[in-house]
Amino acid sequence: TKCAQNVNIIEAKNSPTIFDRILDGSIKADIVYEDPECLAFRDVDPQAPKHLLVIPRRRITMLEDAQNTDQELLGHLMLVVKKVAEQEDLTDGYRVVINNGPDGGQSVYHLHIHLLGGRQLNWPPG
Ligand code: DGP
Repeated sequence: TKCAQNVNIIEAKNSPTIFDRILDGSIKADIVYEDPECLAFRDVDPQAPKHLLVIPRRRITMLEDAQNTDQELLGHLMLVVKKVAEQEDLTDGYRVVINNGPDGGQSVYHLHIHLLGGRQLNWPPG
């Protein structure tokens, strides 16, 4: 039910995520880029030949929780996506995705930008 779903989201937002453990180094990730604000690493369950995630070090649970004060950070993340795409030689194009909430298919409640490429991607997505 919607009510149970809302309870699950509150729970998810209040619990640490697997990305905290990648950020603190307690679980390994294939990190391709890092700077003081963010980290980029390969998705463990790639949906394309190249599938990377860009995350802020400071946790924003999901896009809908982003604030006006996050504007600079959000812009920075987008430019890092572009930089990583260049680094990964995605010269024929790529796709950038943010899954937000249950209908968006969000499973990790630490904002992340998906960067997918290396094959022709279909539209609309599933
Ligand atoms: P989303 O469904 O948008 O919340 O995407 C979460 C992504 O995170 C999903 O594509 C799989 C990825 N992921 C989950 N756990 C791990 C992990 O431990 N390591 C890495 N590298 N990726 C993970």
